[in-house]
Amino acid sequence: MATVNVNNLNALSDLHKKPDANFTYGTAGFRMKAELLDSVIFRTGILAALRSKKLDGKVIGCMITASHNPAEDNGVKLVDPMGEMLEGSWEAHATALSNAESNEHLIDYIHSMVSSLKIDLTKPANVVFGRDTRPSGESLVAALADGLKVLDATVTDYGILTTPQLHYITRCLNTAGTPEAYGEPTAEGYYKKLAAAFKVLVEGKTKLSALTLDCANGVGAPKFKEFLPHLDDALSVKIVNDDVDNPSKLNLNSGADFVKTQQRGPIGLKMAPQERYASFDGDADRLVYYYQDDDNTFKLLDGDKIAGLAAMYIIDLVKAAGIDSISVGVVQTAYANGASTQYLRNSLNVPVSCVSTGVKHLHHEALKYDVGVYFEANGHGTVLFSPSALKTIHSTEGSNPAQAVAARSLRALSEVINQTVGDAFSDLLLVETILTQRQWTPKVWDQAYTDLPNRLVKVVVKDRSIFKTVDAERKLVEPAGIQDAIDAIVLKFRDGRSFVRPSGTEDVVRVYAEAATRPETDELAYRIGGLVFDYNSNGSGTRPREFL
Ligand code: G16
Repeated sequence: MATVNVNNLNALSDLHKKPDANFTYGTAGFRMKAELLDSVIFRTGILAALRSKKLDGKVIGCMITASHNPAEDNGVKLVDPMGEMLEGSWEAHATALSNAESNEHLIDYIHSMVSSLKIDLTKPANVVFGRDTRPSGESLVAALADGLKVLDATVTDYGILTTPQLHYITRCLNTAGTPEAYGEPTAEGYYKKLAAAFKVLVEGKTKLSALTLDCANGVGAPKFKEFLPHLDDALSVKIVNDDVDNPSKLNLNSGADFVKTQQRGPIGLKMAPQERYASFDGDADRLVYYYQDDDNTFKLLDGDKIAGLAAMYIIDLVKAAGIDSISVGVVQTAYANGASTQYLRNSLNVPVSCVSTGVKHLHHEALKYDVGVYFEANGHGTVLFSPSALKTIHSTEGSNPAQAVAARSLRALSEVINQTVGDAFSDLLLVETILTQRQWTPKVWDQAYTDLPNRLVKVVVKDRSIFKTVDAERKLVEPAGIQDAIDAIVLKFRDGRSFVRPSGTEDVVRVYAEAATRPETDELAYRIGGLVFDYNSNGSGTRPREFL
């Protein structure tokens, strides 16, 4: 059996010593203060090479990003061959490798993986990587490259990309020359594919007014600017928050996470009534829309609203194409607004499943449908077409012109949607397609249902790992007794619903609440937030004042 070159590993690993910290591969990979990440990223390089060898040299992607987190954070996510997130069972290996205390432990763990997973070290390893605009990305890429040298991986550095672009490229590389070929494995190829499909979808329709797009001062800004010329004026977009030269501005007072959690527009953005606005997050895998109503109220069109719009449109298209044997289903998480779930179930009559937070969970569940629409309320999601649905869509000619047009739109829709992972560019084109096709304003879109007022609160605690959940993260089983206390509070609120879960990307516990009115929702959120704080403040810190 081939073994790892220990001298090589020791020499490289000595350049990337583990700090005194504990690491976990969380909701979306490793994510924390960038200064702690050097050894983690080095070892993630080793893991990526092992994964590629295990899969007979298939290309694995590594994306260095901390997405919606502040500028001082960074992280890494691994991408499996079809562009999906790393297989769940390998997350534990990632965590174990990152926590090995010495080079000897690291080598032992690698050898234990090689033997238990039957990895043939003589197989090639192929890995591609990219990063967002964070300044720490450059040195972390160097650590990754060192990790990849340990097992002599063949690597390609794609430089600065959005996260979904790297997912797309990974799938293209692994499917090239096969019947499932996904496209040209470059950013340019990605732009061409999306733009060509979008132009088919809006052909002959009256163009909408310009969309104002907040890029969170992240990688979405330069990349969307690169993309726009490919659209040949089929879409007007005014880009704001595009300052990638000032890293501290990344995700600051702007971007999809800010807009969703604060329920307001980015600071400094002057909104006009009934115009369309959208925000990306820092690595352009999330998208939310919003507008200002005539009475100046801010209205959010979040991931739930996008899922509802997409499901409605796809159901109509499959009916119009005469292929309504294709089943459509929607996947959400506990953060989905109760009104959105009711709309999907009762008005659209689609099955809805609820899974744990993290697109990896939603993606797997969505694969169970012919067409699986999955979105987190925070704007992260996409639509998956099963191979059999694609076959039907591609073989349908339609027995009249209307059916033929609908079938053509479905084909283009499956091309405009990035089926590897949630993608803000692709989702934006999906929304713009539907609004253009229907000639809808954001207000008309919003009328599908009225959100229950909701509030998301972050609570800083001493140790978030003591909070353990079950039931798609809707119930806490630890600390003992806390769920009963939550339930007792919720019972006092009309239409009250609340749950608590530890974040997998930030060092906080998240509290979600919804109720019949805004004041009741806020009171519920803050009371539960106060409860969580009291359970784990350990006497340190100040109990936030707004927690009643
Ligand atoms: C990541 C995940 C999302 C998740 C979000 C927040 O998003 O990809 O699926 O909803 O983190 O997760 P948590 O509540 O566990 O912190 P992103 O855009 O930051 O990569």
